[in-house]
Amino acid sequence: MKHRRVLRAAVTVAVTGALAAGMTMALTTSASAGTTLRASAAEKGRYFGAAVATGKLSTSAYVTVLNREFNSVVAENEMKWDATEPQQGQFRYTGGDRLVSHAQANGMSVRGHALLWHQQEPGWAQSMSGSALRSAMINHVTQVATHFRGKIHSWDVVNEAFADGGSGGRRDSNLQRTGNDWIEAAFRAARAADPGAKLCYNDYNTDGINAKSTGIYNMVRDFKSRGVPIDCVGFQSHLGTSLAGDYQANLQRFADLGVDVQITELDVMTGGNQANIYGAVTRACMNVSRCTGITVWGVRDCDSWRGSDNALLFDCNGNKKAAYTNVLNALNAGPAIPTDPPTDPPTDPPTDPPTDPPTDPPAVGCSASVSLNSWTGGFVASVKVTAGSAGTSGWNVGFTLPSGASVTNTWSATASGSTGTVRFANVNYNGRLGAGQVTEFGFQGTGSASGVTPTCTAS
Ligand code: 9MR
Repeated sequence: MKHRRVLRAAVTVAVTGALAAGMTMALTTSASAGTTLRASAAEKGRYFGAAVATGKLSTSAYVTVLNREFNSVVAENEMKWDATEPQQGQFRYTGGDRLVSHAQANGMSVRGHALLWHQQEPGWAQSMSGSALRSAMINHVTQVATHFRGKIHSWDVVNEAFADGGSGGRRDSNLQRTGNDWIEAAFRAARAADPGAKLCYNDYNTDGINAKSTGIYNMVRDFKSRGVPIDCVGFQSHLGTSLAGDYQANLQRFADLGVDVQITELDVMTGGNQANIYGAVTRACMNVSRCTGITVWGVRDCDSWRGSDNALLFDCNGNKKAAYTNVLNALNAGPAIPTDPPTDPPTDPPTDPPTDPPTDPPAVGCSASVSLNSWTGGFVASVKVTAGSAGTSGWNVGFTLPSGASVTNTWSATASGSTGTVRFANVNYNGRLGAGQVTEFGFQGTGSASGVTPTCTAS
C-alpha cells in the first residue's frame, strides 16, 4: 500500500539523541496550567489539532474526545483532490463542509489538506499531462480555495513534492512534469482565491536537517526572495522510535526564513520512547516562537492509518495515554508566542536603535493592532489582540470602516455589522488571555480599509 511505503521511509531517517537533550530541559511552572490540550495550547497562543475522518463525527465516544481536547481539525481525506473533484469540473464538498461546520460550532480552526498532491489524484487527472494538467490543477486550487474562503486557517497548498533519499530534489510526478514552477503557480492561485488563509508547503521525512528538508528549505528561501506567497511549512512528523537531535534546530531554520512552522501529522510508533518523543516534539514546537500549532494524525489509536502501531495520544477507548500527559505538560511548561512575533528578516542590517523604547502591554484591558494586505477593490486585515496586565476573559475590537468598505469574511472572531462601525468579539477558544498574551483574528473585505485603527475593550 502506498501509505505504508511512506511510513517506512519516514521512520528510517530518524536518528537518536534528541530525547536525552529534551528531557534535561528545565520545566518551569506555568501560571495557569490548562487541563486539556486545546486550553493549554490556546494559553500559549497556539492550536492543538487532530485529523478527522468525518464519518466518525456521528460516533459520540470519538466526538467527546475531539471536542474536549482539540481546537483545530484537518480532514484526513475529505478535502483531497479525489474527494473534492471526482470528475473534472464537478466539485463535491460534502465531507469538507461537514467538518467546517463541526469546527465552527465547536470553536475550532480548520487546516485545509491538501490542494495538490501526487497521491489521491482523481483518475481523470492521473491520466493527464502537460498544459492540460497544469490548467486543470490551477483550476482545482482556485475552485477549492474559493469554496472554503475565509474558513481555513492554513492550507497545505502542495503536499509531498520532494523526493526521498539524498538528492534534495523534486519527486517525479505528472504534476512535476508540467514544469518546475508548478508549486509556485499553485501558491499564487491559492493566494488569489483565499487571501486570508496561510499557505503552507507540507512534507514528511523532514524531521531534522537532512537532504530532503534542505531541498525544501532552499525552495522556501527562493520563494521568499522572489515574493512567491508562502506563509508556512508543515512538518508531518510521522515518527518511529527515535527523534532526530536537530528536530528543533530544523524548525528554527525555517522560521528564520520568515515563515511559520507547524507540526501537521504527528504520530509516533508505540514502544518505550513513544511518550518521550511526543513530549520532545511538543517542547521543540514550544521553543520555536513561529511554531504556531501541532496536529496529530487521528484521535484514538484505532482511528490511525498506522493501525497496530498505536501511534496516537488516546487508546481505543478514548483513555489518555502517557504520551498525552507528556504533551500536556510540555504545552503548560512552554513559553507563549511572544507579544511581538519575529517578522521577516530585514533586508538591510539594522541601523540606529529605535527611537521609542518598547512599550509594556497595557496596564489593564487590551490593545489591538492591524496589518492590512490590500489590493484594488479588496483587503485582508490581520488583527493582533494583546491582553493587558489583568488578562482577559473576553475581548471586543471595533473599527470604523471608510465608506464603500464592507466585511465579507471573518475568522477567529464573530463580527457584528459589515459596514461603518464594525465590531469583532472573541470566539469561545480565544477570549481568555493571560497578561500580555496575544491572539489573532482576521477579516476580509471589499473596498479599502486603509487608515483604519482598532479599539479594544476587554471583559
Ligand atoms: O491517513 C490517510 C489515509 O486514510 C489514506 O488512506 C492515505 C492515502 O494515501 O492518506 C493518509 O494521510 C496521509 C496524508 O494525507 C499525507 N501524509 C501522509 C498521511 C499518511 O499516509
